[in-house]
Amino acid sequence: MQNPAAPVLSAEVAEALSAGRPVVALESTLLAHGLPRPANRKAADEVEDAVRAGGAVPATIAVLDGVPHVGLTPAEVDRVCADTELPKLGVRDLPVAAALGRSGATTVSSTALLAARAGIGVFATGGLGGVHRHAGDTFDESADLVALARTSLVVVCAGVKSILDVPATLERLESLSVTVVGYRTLRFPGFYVADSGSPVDWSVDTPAEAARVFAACRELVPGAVVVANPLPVDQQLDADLHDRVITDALAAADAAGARGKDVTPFILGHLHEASAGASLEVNVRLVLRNAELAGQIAVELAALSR
Ligand code: PSU
Ligand code: MN
Repeated sequence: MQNPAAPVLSAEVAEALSAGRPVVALESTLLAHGLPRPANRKAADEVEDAVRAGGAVPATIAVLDGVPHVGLTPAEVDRVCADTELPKLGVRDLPVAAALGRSGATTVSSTALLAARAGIGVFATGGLGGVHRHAGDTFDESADLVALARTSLVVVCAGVKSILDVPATLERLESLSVTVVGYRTLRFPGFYVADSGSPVDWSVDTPAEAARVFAACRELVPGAVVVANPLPVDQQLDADLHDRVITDALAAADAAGARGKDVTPFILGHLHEASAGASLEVNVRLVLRNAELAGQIAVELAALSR
């Protein structure tokens, strides 16, 4: 009997993987909790299209009725985007959802794990989870960081959200020996803005270089390669608006008593409202850019593997 917790691949993803063609994994928490309805449904299609524009097959990942799905049908994407009760599943939640037949959206941590299990080498998202501000008191550090230390794949992101403690997150990525490279930059991106204010040690200039770093990583290191892809400065969120809405959103989360895994969705929702949609537009734009670059990296990786 097939292991009931084993990921089920869509026909298109299964065919592409068995033929050695490029595939890019996409997460569903971004859709279910990171973007508001109904904009999330449109974004879901646009992100998949951006992966295809990069030359790869998209594989959006979610757990439905206990089954981890790698590659969703349009009806399954509808479900992920419409269900207001869909829980957010990190790595530790996967066994419970699988065993009890539950559904949920996968975060960076659980998407990366399921993608790697399925044999997918490249994953695109918006921003990684990381160390929250005041984590010294709350111990609130995303499970994304430890998961990336254990999971061998490329993650293309625009850094970590500026709601986090970015320097502390970079320190933890170093402690955990997660390889980090800037894409055509030595500045770590700040999600809504091009530069978080922190540097990175290395950069790559082409999708082929990123693929070669990952090929070397696979030989040497158990964890991921984070490719940090900044928005161009002329496409970033206005810096004053950025600082103002982030301060507001953090205060609102505090006042509302948001805790644990509700913190990130709460703050993102508040940001989109407080910036009158400007942060939403920028958020979608950076995810699309990451998806296209991930597609290009997957193409190069497939070429290296042939
Ligand atoms: N980046 C986004 N939007 C999101 C997230 C990241 O642009 O919604 C989600 C990702 O799924 C990430 C999660 O894994 O937030 C981190 O949540 P936490 O801080 O609770 O680990
Ligand atoms: Mn947390």
